[in-house]
Amino acid sequence: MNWEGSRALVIGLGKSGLAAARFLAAAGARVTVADRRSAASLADSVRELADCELSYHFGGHPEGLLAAQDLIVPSPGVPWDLPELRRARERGIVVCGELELAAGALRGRIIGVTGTNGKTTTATLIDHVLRSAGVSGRLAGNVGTPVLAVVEQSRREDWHVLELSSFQLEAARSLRCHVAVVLNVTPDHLDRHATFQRYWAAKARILRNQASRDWAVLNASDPQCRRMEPRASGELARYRLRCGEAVHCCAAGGRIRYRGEDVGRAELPIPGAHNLENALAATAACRLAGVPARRIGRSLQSFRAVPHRMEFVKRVGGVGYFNDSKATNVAAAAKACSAFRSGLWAILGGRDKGSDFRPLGEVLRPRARAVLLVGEAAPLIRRQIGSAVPVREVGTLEEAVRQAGRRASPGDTVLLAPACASFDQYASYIQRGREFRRLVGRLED
Ligand code: UMA
Repeated sequence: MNWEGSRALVIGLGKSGLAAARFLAAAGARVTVADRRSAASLADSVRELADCELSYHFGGHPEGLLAAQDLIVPSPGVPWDLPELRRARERGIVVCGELELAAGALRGRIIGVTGTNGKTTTATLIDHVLRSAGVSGRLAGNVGTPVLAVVEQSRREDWHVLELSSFQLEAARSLRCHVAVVLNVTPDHLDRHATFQRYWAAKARILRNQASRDWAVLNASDPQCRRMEPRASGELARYRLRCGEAVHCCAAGGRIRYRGEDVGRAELPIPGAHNLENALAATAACRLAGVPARRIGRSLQSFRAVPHRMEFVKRVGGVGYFNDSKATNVAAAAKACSAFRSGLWAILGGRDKGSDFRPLGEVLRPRARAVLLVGEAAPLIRRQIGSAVPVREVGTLEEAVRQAGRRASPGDTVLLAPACASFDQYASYIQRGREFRRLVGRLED
């Protein structure tokens, strides 16, 4: 689409807004960037855009400003159904997300990865395998590099790997994924999408626009992925841990198999059955991008965990410490805990997102020595799982690590898998994970 001379408003001056403003300015649009935050708090971002000719509006995005545009690009964190955006659409103004802008401009083929949990690990794993095999392209999207930031250097022969969140997909219209991977869908972000069905439908949009020769890689053991199968207009590749009829990628006899081919060992450097599932999804996607099976198998073995996602931190006095700060919901935390059979000290808590923590009690009952609770949600979690497993409210991460360090025995595992957002005590899950690493680093044998 040609935006030259048009009036464009980018809402939100985070990572995505920065890239959208730069992209539209380069396309010749007259760009305004609006953010609800103050000019002072966004000074660094404004400095980053010093080489672009832009106007700014801080402290909000008022209706009058929206009404004066031809195009509005809200950042992923801006609710898509904001009343001001609805009214702008009614006035005939084009409202589109960053993916929509990128869809028309990105050269090369796309492997899109979505799901409630495991997106970043799987997308990073696919990227690792492709690049190890010499396939060109970039990793972008929800993982942290906005898709619009990789458009300029993209080439026709590239295979890009895009981690796609429900916030991004909700706003996607014409994006076509040559390979679309859906890992799982369990309740999350209900504060934004209102109902599970709407959250699911946002995820299912990854399958839109697929041509008959494109591929949907779907988790056959996840009922919500199975429910997407009728929406796949291209070919279907199902994966599941257990091999069986109509399953294309699976693990049997300690080996990963893809359509009858031997890929390699199913025992991976990243622990947990859920990570083996992620590796199966990655295997299917990379095989479909043309990487030979054995080569995939070798690259899976050289992959190391993404920071804050089942990241092995250190062994102290025979006790292993794992950082899964990214486990910000119950399903992710349950998967992380399931990776360990016994001797587990789980650190849970933070800011509740309206979750039901009881399923975690069931997962922890056979494997946890105790659960150390931190943050705002501690009393709630104690009420919900306290009858299933010994729990102790310790307040802070520092105290949790101290107590675990004192009480755990050789062979035990201490796992940070909070099942909650971090915002009660930290700016992000990344800061929380870094703090955990720092605290563990201080422990001595
Ligand atoms: N803002 C407004 N008005 C609003 C809401 C926000 O002005 O109504 C402003 C905020 O003041 C802030 C800016 O918008 O200055 C932030 O925009 P943003 O929340 O979209 O954040 P970005 O920095 O642009 O990061 C986004 C993604 N963020 C979200 O989806 C919330 C990042 O995913 C992504 O890595 C990045 O684009 C690059 O593509 C993060 C995330 O939390 C990791 N994703 C969610 C998740 O993984 O669960 C979906």
